[in-house]
Amino acid sequence: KPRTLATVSAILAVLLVISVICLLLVSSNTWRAFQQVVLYETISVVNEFPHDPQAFTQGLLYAGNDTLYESTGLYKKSSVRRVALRTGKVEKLQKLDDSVFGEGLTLLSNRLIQVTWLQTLGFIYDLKNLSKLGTFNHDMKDGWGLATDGKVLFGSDGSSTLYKIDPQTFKVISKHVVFYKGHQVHNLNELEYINGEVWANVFMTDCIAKISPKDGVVVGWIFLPNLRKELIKAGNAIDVLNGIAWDAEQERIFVTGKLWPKLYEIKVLPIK
Ligand code: DDQ
Ligand code: CA
Repeated sequence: KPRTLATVSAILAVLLVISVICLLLVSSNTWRAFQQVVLYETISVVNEFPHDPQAFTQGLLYAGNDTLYESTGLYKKSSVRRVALRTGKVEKLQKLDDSVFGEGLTLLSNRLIQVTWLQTLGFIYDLKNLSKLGTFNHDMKDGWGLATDGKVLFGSDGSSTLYKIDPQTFKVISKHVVFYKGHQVHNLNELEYINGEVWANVFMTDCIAKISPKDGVVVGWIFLPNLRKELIKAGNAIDVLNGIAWDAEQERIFVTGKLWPKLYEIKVLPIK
C-alpha cells in the first residue's frame, strides 16, 4: 500500500513538472521567437548592368524598350534621367534646383511624377523629353517612395504608412500602417507595384517588404544582402540598397542602390 501511494505521488509529481515546463515553454521568449521566425525569399542574379556610380538612386522605374527612368537625390546633384538599361548610359537628364533633394519617381499616362525629400513639393515631367510640365504638393509628411498600379499612386514618407494618392489632385485617398506579425515596419522607402503587391525598400536594410496595398500587411520579405556586400568588398564606396523597377512585359525585376556602379536583374527564389 505505501509503495502504491509513493508510485502515484511520483507520477503526479512528474506530470506536474512536465506541465510547468510546458507552460513555461509556451509563455517563454524562446517560444515567442520560434513563432516569429521570419521566412524570407532570397535572390539570384540573372544579369548585371552598369549603373552611374554618381547616381544617388531614390526612384527607379522601367518604361519598356530596355529603358529605365531614375530619380536621384542629394542637394545640388538631384536629377531625373532616362537611362539605357544595357549600357547604363544616361540618355537624357534634367537637373533639379540645388535646393531640392530628388526622391521617388513613377510613370502614369506618359507623365513622370517625382517627389522630394523633407518637402511636400513634387514635379511632373513629360516622358518624351523630360521637360517640366508642372509642380504639385501632396499631403504626406515627406516624399520618399512613389509607385503606381496604373490607376492610383502609392507613396511612402519614411514612416510605416503606405499612402494611396489620387494622381490628379495628389490628395491622400487612403492609408495603411504597414505591419508584419503585429510589428510596425518603419522607414518605407523606394516602391514598386508588382502583381498586386507594393514592394518597398526598407531604408538602411537589405530587405524588401512585399506589402498588400489592401490592408498594409507584409505578405513576404526578400532578403538580399549580398549585392551590397560584394560591391563593398570590391572597394566601392556605396550607400544602401534602393531602387526597384518592374518590367511587366518580360517579368524582369531590377534593383540597384545609391551610388552603386551596377544595376541587377534578379530572380526571386522561393522559400525552400
Ligand atoms: N532618404 O532616402 C532616406 C529619404 C533620404 C536619405 C538621405 C541621405 C542623407 C544624405 C545627406 C543629406 C545632406 C543634408
Ligand atoms: Ca520603383
